Amino acid sequence: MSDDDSTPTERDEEQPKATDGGETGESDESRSDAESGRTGTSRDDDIDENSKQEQLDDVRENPEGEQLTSDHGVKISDTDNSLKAGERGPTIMEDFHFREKMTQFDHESIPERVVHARGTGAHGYFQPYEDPDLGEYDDLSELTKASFLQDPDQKTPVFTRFSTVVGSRGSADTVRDVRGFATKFYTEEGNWDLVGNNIPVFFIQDAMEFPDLVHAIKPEPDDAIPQASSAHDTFWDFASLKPEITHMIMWVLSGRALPRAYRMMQGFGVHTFRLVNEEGDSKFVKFHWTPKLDTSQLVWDETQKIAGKNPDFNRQELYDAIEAGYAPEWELGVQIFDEDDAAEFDFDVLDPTKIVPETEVPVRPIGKMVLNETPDNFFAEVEQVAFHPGNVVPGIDFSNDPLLQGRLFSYQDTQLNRFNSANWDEIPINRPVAERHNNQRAGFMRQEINEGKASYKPNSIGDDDPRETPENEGGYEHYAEKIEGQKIRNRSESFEDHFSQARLFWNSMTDPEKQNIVDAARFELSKVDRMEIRERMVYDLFNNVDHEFAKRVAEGIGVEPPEEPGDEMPTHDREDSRLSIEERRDADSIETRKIAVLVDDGYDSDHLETVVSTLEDEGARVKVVSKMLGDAEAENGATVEADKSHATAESVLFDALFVPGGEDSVDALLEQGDAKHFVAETFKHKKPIAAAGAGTDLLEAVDLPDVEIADDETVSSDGVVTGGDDLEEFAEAFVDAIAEHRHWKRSPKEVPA
Ligand code: HDD
Repeated sequence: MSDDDSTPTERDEEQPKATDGGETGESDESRSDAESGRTGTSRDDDIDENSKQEQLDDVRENPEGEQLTSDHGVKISDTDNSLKAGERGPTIMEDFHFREKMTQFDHESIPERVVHARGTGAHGYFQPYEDPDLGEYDDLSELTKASFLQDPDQKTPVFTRFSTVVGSRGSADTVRDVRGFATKFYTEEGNWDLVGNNIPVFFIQDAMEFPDLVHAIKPEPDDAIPQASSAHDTFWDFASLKPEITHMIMWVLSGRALPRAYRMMQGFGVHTFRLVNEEGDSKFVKFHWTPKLDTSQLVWDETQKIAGKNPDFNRQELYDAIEAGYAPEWELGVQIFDEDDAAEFDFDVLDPTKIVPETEVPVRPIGKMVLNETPDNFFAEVEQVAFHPGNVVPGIDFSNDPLLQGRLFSYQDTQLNRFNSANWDEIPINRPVAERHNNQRAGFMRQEINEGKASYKPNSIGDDDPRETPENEGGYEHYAEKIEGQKIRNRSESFEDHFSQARLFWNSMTDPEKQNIVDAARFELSKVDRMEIRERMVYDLFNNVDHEFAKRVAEGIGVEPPEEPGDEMPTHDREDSRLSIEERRDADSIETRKIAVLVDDGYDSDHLETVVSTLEDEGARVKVVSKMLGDAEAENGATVEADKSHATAESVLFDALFVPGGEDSVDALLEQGDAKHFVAETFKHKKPIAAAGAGTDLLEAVDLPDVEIADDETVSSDGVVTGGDDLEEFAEAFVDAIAEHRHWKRSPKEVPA
């Protein structure tokens, strides 16, 4: 309703982009760095949340009030007409402006990422907590020497990119897919890239299989169909022949693969990493990002419709939220365990298809990340940001997970392909804030001007600078793990159990979540032409997770349901409620949820004002939707301006719906198919609906199954709130219904929408 789209409940401190370096935007620090020929911040200088932005200020360009020039600074008099031999004659080669403009254009595109091509990103900071509860450890220094994790007053700048995996750069956001969650920490000891996903396990166990996985899931090679979808023969062919994929498949068929927003999903480092302290002692660690807003999902029918209505749904909503002052926040948590603990688990911690269940090792929050700054330029920042799991800082190290080990090669290699140069780290968004000096001085597009004659070591000409740093003074030292073994191309026997955790995941789902997984499997496999692939999925994989599950899938895809459980089906009935989106919900905030209000002339302004102000006080964002843009007039002569008309507002773009009373308004809505469809679809997607007074007539007209409707006292029936005599009470009940997000008990199959 408000012009700025929102009423932020809490604004983070302003993040000034311009520094006090005058019109050039140069800070004193960057000037002195420039003078000394250095880029970055020396380790003696403090890094704070603004350090990266200040560094970027050096390369920002602002055309405001400026004259058009060539790339080489020559002012241009005409950029519309090429230079010709006579008014109607051919274009002349000497037209340097035409040549430059066209060449730049012809070379604008760079290769898209081979996976994770579609994404968006934002700047922010990371800050360790004052007194994290680390269980048996007193503070983080006992676990790691990473300096950015030590001081709760220090904010380290970060840039995070979220992505889908399979689709190309222009594909839709809301497809069924894993989401990438990659964060670059610009620490004072160099960049640390935590390149994770929103699902804590992976499809395969060895990086060697990655090209096969990606070839199978990408569009098929002959016709390049389908885009951004796993629902086709080649993917399920591969999956059905790789039982280790089963656990990941369970997650991908669940709501985890349909996040409501990037701001509302967890992130995971996936692999086991190591933390190493000053003494050189190491513990294993799993990294977890937990969103401050609940983890929430969309529903499948909704995601497909959004993909058409607004393919930029997730990208736009992250951008809008930050611009409106709602800086999204995540907690960084760690699961800490040592070699002895690892030996006790019934799985191998080096196997990336396994989680360390939170029932075994709790997640201990150690700090928070806040994303509070949108990029200025998508290409320069989001497209050119380049992550590499091999970017670690002292105190963080790798494990021998064979998937991680392979990634340590692949990311450097892929950046060479994307940027055509080993100097991709010099691109501003990738450049560390920490100072850097070495003897790499050449290559395509070298930016730095390194002074001095000696670009080798050892040297006497330059006093042997730049010097190596001993480990105890901050030099990176790899953890001295003792390794013995034969050279062998094999898979460890400890990686062989593919079904126990897949079953744990299935057991941990609520009934509606189980139904969603069954429906998703039916959808995906119904798109598979080859019967033998469908059969293998049911008999070889699903029937080894849970017999009932396998039968339910089989029934929907023309496969004969298995009579017995699979030979390898584990019999355990372990559960972990943290794996279920619904079970882990805190359900008390409606902050940033988008609510549509359907009105026409003659609406009840008391209803509208009371409900809207309650919702906005709780941090929700409200949009008035009417048949056309312009003002709607209330019974009492008040007016409200429609933010959206039915031409652009669809129920799938909102989290909940409110229909105020007012006889004339509701009579008009009853004439509008769009309004009735809005109600039916909101119901079908299990979202909260509220209708006050005569507004309930619109609900009655849609004939919602198994819903109790009242037009006097407030009644809340599976997320459908009706009544309105006591408006305050009514509005509060609606807030509670929105906080639950989706009302899974509904059975909306008979609602046509
Ligand atoms: Fe990867 C990109 C996450 C396995 C090879 N990966 C990429 C991105 C994310 C992940 C978030 C996008 C980064 C960005 O926003 O620019 N990848 C993962 C996770 C994995 C994983 C969590 C398993 C735990 N990846 C993986 C393997 C390999 C790769 C096993 C190859 C051996 N990934 C790549 C890549 C990409 C990439 C081809 C494409 C673009 C890029 O690296 O920068 O190198």
